[in-house]
Amino acid sequence: MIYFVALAIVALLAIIVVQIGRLSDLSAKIKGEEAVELTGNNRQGIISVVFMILFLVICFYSAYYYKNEMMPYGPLKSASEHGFEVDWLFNVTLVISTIVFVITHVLLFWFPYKYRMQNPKKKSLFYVDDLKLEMVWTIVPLIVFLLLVSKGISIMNELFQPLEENQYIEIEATGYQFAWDIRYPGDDGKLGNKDFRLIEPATNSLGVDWNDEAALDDIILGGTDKIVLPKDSLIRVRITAKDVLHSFFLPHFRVKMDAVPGMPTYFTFRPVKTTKEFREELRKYPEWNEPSDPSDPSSPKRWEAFEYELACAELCGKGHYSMRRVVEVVERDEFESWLKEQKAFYTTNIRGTAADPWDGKKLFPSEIKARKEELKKEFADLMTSTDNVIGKVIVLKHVFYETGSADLNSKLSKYELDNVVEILGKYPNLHVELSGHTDNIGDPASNMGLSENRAENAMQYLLSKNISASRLSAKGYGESQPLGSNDTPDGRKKNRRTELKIISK
Ligand SMILES: [Cu+2]
Repeated sequence: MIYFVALAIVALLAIIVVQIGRLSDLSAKIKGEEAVELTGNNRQGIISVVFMILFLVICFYSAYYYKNEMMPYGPLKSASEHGFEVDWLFNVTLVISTIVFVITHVLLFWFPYKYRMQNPKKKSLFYVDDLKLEMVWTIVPLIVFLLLVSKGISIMNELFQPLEENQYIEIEATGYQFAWDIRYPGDDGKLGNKDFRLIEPATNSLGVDWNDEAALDDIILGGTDKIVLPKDSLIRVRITAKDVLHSFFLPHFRVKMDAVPGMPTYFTFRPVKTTKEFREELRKYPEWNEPSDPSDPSSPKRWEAFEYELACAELCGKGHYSMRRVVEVVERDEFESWLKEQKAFYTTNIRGTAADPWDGKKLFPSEIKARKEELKKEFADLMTSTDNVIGKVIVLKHVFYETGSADLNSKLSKYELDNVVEILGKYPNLHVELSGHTDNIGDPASNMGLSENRAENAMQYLLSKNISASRLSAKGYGESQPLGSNDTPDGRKKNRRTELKIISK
């Protein structure tokens, strides 16, 4: 149907054009062709002049009208150090192109009026070319462009200057459809290694290599968290993408860089205004004192609701718009305390799981400290409880053995066992049993032997710390007393354990 209507319209238009043609033929015959042509020329010359004036007025008026919405002119001044130079270059370019625009525009539309044909006997001047003129309008723009570009390159160089590692704070942005993962380096100031082969969508979407100790304190911000940056510090952003091209664009800081899969890019910049300071500047402008939600007069004012933003500047798919993130710039000390509050991804998501390469191989100072408090409390609770405590057990979570052997990993286990020594010192009449347990991998008899030997070795450590042999005993239970299911790795891990059992007090 639509095609039929479209076809009918085209046919009708064709008929109209033909009819108009016949009409002008007829009128030309009546008036004489030349006279018609001359009035046509006059009319078109005048239209050309009217357009020349109207278009110039509209251009200048709209530029003036929208000046405060455009980045370098109104309240939206640069919030980064190099951004002022970018804005300066922008202004110079604008002035030059405005001059060229006005001159060419006026000439383009004034000439058809001025040189319209008025006398059919006059012939227009024909000349082939003028070398001097060609040289002038080639070389002048060339010089102007070279000057602009060389200034641009010198600003670019600031963004890509080679720096010593301790001169900047590095963060990493990984774009994907449709969000950014932002990684901070944590206390050590270093981002850990990544390898795409390590990517696990559910547990390690960035492919961080947990074998790299620098990765263990890395902080990964979730998809909607604010990106917090310190004022007056040099920030280097390492940019990558996982699927298609994205672009990391911080408009208020005048930086933009493509995020390319397989090819890390970067830039450095220095924010010079906190979000609060920027809002205070916006506050001076009447249009920023209007409600942020036009339909709700009680909503916060526009300047109060203002946030710096990160946008994806590449049309990367239908959810492209949702890659917007809020960026907050704060004072350096505020940034430090914010960073301290963030939990390392490894600690909250990887530690102690099957993906943790350091499980049973390394203890972190914070863990050692926390475990000591925990064990002391477990024990204190047990000893002050009114129930009969004889036969009660406490799992010694931080006692580790070498894989498949009964040898104590004394480097790691000493913290927990030293805690036990301390506790036994506090309760001099306590008699405890060290109980060994295994999972059900392997045959029951050898598991029994293994658990006995492990318990024995743990007891030997306590003996070596001058705990009286009369207060200690050791026993193996093999796989007979599981705590969890032996069908899962986590369950089996729970079942392999050493316990402290109260025999008498
Ligand atoms: Cu994108």
